[in-house]
Amino acid sequence: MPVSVAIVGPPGSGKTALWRAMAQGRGADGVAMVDVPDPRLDRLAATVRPKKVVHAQVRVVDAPPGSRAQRVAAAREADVVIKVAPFFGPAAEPVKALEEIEMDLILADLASVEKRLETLARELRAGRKGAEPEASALERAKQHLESGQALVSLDLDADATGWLAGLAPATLKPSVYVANIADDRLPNGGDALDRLTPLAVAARATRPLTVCAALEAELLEMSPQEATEYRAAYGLPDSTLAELARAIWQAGGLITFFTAGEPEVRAWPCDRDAPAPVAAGVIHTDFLRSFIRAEVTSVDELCEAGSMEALRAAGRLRVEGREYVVKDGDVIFFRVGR
Ligand SMILES: Nc1nc2c(ncn2[C@@H]2O[C@H](COP(=O)(O)OP(=O)(O)OP(=O)(O)O)[C@@H](O)[C@H]2O)c(=O)[nH]1
Ligand SMILES: [Mg+2]
Repeated sequence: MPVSVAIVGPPGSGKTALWRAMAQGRGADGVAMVDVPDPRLDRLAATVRPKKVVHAQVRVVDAPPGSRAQRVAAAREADVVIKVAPFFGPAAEPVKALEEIEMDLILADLASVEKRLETLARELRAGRKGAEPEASALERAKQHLESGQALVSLDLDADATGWLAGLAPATLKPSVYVANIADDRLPNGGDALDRLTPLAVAARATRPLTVCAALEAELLEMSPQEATEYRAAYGLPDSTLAELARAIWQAGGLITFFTAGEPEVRAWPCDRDAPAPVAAGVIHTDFLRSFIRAEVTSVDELCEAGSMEALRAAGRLRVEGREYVVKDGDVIFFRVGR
């Protein structure tokens, strides 16, 4: 399953422009599969020269304009939510506009928590003992939401997280904050980041980013040379979308590992702290069960040696078992049984 990202924000904040910039001409109806740029994958591909190179991907969904229900649903279905504040045009208070959208998500979650609490109250009256701890956890969540705070900023134990996750609340999702800036704010965005940072801190999110969504989307229509000239003229870095991808990875608690064979060199997303069999399960669900061992190296070592086979022949592949925690940047060959 690819990582799923929803773009939400105030009306007219440039969500669709950002979606177009991320989609790079692919996708339809506001849904696009987007390659995650990764220089390490490029280096592996240049060394191994495989038949096929496959990037890790994210599924990016543009929340449709106007409809509150669709916006809430998009955030609930996502793994990571991109929140866009409009620092361009006549929008006087971009931060306040985004806060209103966040409040709306909080209210939607509050409604689901209250509904679940009603059910639990009935179960308690009927004498279901197990309902008690769940009800008290949800009562805490309710108070937190009522005080105008997102669930992501509430400290929850594993049980409480599980009960809440059952309600798929939008405000439990990690966020990436984006200041969509007018081109006259380039290259740094002026005070946009300073103004957006308190929201990111409150949501325990990574540092906000500046993006010039409309310009990024326009540059896609140009030839690469023209686009490069424009970037230089505006002081627009060409790394913006890669940075956004990195922020999504970090927010989602993800790392990347690689497989590097002749037929295919590929980047895979994987949960941080995942043990080797779980990482193998990303490639094929059966591998979770049939995992025998992992043969591991790094991008640097593989590029120096030329191939996994060369490293294996030289006895330089590390052999790791079930307990091994996969690291960002590992290149892995999984031995699996039947
Ligand atoms: N100057 C400037 N204009 C932008 C930028 N991003 C978007 N716009 C303009 O703002 C308007 C709205 O952009 P959209 O991308 O449609 O915004 P949206 O958030 O998808 O809007 P809704 O879906 O209707 O809520 C368009 O006219 C864009 O060209 C930007 O970075 N700078
Ligand atoms: Mg739109």
